[in-house]
Amino acid sequence: MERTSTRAYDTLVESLVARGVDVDRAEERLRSQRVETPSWGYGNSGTRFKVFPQPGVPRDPFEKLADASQVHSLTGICPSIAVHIPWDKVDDYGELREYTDSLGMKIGAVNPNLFQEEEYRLGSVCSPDEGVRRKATDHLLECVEVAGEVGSDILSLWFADGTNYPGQDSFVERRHRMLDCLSEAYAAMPQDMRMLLEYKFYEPAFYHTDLSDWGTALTMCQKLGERADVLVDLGHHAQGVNVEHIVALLLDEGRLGGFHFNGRKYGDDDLIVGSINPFELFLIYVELVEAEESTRIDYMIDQAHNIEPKIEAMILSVTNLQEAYAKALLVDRPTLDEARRSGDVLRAHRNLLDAYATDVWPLCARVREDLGASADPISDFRSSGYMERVTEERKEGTQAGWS
Ligand code: LRH
Ligand code: MN
Repeated sequence: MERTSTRAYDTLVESLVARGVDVDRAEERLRSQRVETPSWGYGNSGTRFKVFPQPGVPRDPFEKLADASQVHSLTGICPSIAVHIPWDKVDDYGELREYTDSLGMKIGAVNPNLFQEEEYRLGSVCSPDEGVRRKATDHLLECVEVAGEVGSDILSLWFADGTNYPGQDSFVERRHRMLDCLSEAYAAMPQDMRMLLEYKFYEPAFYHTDLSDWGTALTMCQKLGERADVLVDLGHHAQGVNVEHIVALLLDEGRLGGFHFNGRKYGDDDLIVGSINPFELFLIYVELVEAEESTRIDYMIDQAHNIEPKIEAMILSVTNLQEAYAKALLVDRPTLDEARRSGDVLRAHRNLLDAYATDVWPLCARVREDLGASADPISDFRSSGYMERVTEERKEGTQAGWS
């Protein structure tokens, strides 16, 4: 039976209704799902070993936006793109905003880059050198300006800052330096702007990282103010860490600001979200389904498509996120709560397994169609001829990448 067929959809809805699922409510929430794609996910990327250029890769932020609008038109839920400065620096941000508007898109999170300049060898906002901290803070202030010009209300911060050897620097002094710099940037943000702090347990620093885990990020946000929240990048945890528990905790603290979704098997692999551990992604959404109705959370993808076709990878990432959310919306909460209250361990566990085992593709396909997008986005993208066209158009010039 064709998975996108009406019959597949009707059969699924029949079984869901029999399970007491409010299908209309689930579809309504799926139609309002929003995922932001990263400009750098459309450009060349790689590892320290090799960056493999690909035909048709964008050469500038305008072409990255064009590719992002393809993903939005085919999935229906990605109207915004995150930018990284200076990778997406342009002479006229007003022109970039107009072009974005013309595509029916919006520029989302603005990401400063404080990890690619010589001066940042010993850190940026945590550097022992006051001049270097000044330079770093000025870049943050520049990005607050850029956000204003492109119509963004999110400043999304990740710091490579850390040390490589025991004794190299004072953990506490570095933390105080970071707070000083971030306080200046926080004060410069207009009232409607939010700051997201992204932690990472290691790399490129190999002894300690200043924002290494949810605790270091949360306590820094609490010192800065209520418009500073924690960003969870799925690839930024040590092996074995229970990420859905961290998500639940940050939600309970009311300080979960957003996600960088991706997949990983070992380190910060930045693979397609849901490609390695789809069950973990489902469990994260199980924690979100209840809380997100009362909290603003920015769902963003942060991936590096080193060997796979980039636009297709982004489309698959978005459909994986739609499926994880759809499965989480099918959890029979009253029965789960009852099983938990009565200590029925396996009844509670099997309750989640039942939702996870449901093939929700027909539901997601219908929701995409209802949004004017595609039931089967990857097949439609492949048959659209878009890649062939842009590969031809973008033959000249320099492809965009991380440098
Ligand atoms: C750091 C990170 C951060 C980005 C970069 C592209 O590993 O996750 O979010 O700035 O990747
Ligand atoms: Mn990230």
